[in-house]
Amino acid sequence: MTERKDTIFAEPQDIKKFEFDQKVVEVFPDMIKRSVPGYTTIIQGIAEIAQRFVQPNSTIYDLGCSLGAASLAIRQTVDRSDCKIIAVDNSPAMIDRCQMIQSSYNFSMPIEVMEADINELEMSSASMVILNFTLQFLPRGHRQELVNRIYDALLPGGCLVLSEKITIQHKALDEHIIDLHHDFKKQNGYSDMEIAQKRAALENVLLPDTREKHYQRFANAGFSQFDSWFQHYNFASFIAVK
Ligand code: GEK
Repeated sequence: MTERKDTIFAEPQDIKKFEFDQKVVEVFPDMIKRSVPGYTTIIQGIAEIAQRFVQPNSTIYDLGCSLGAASLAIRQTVDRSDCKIIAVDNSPAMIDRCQMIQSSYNFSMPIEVMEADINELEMSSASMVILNFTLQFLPRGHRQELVNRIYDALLPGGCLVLSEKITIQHKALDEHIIDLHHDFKKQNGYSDMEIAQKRAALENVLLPDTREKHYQRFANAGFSQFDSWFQHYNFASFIAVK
């Protein structure tokens, strides 16, 4: 399938709160690759981590799966019919398209694509849980509880992979890194106006935390081993092992 170019914010407009609706679904693969430094590397890394961490007869959860890129990479890489992936998103438009994409591939690992709010999802027997740029969209007050429930659902030796846009604690350095990210978007063809309008639409929708805050949440939940395995500017991916 050819990827449609993201031009959602290309024209001046009244800025509304960003939503994962049909318009976004249509351009999502292009949007995420041109906006998130390291996205493709992270998806590939998640599949490699899965090769190491997926345990026999276990479940893998892809929470806030969007079109299921992480799930697809795992199914392509880990050849196990005794395990299953549960891919969850609360956007009906994302879930419809995700279902269509996933069912067009025939891999040995089965997948269940589910429309649900991850705050209310029951999880168990997990060897791997993925939050790839999803936690940042949850109200801050809900985040610890979700990480706690993930810890409880994980089998011993299982892991959580958490990718997030982060805030750098040192304010002046944070501003430099944010500028570098905007340069990255410009190099990928977004105009200053597109960048500014998208930023305004994401205000109070995408709420980044510091690395330190994420580490504190991992520790509060009970994880004793965690670190970052990837970072490009203010986009990082962490792994926490139970
Ligand atoms: C990828 N992981 O390509 N419950 C379920 N889904 C949610 C919730 C919620 N409470 N809140 C937000 N979402 C993907 C990319 S995108 C990241 C993830 C981005 C979903 C939301 O509908 C969207 O599909 C996804 O989280 C975030 O690997 O666009 O920056």
